[in-house]
Amino acid sequence: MMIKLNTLILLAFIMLTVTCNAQNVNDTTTSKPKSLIVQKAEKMFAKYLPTILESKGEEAFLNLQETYVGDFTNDGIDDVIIWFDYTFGGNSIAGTECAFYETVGNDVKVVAGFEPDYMFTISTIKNGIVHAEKIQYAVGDGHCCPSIITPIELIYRDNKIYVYTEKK
Ligand SMILES: [Ca+2]
Repeated sequence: MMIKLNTLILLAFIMLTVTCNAQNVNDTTTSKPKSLIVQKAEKMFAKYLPTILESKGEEAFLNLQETYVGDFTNDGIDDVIIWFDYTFGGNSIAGTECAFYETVGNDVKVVAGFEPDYMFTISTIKNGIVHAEKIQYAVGDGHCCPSIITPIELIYRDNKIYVYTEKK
């Protein structure tokens, strides 16, 4: 019985160590230097951002910006999507959009934009499909907390983005 208990403790210790190591690996991954295509896409985005905001009207400013890497053209090469939302102040989001950057050789070129009339977030880009979530207010939802979340798929084709409700 004593041996069994020791073995259990040892096992628990090993599992804990493995978990900690896995955590460290993740930490290293997130802090690794940005890939060249991400750097290029972010640079292009930063340059174009003032024009985007200006087109929204006076006082529009960037709230959040996130970069996603994955193959949305389905040619086996990672592309880049930059997601962002903007506001006119206060705590209300005026719009959520994203820009699609296709990787061509060592460069990226902007090939499409997605500007729906609802908020959304991006989860993953895999095998030519961008998995995202459409976010909407239900009647009675507080301003902070829209409660209708619908998984959607964004498909890129010939400079256009097509939206499908994700199959269950
Ligand atoms: Ca690609």
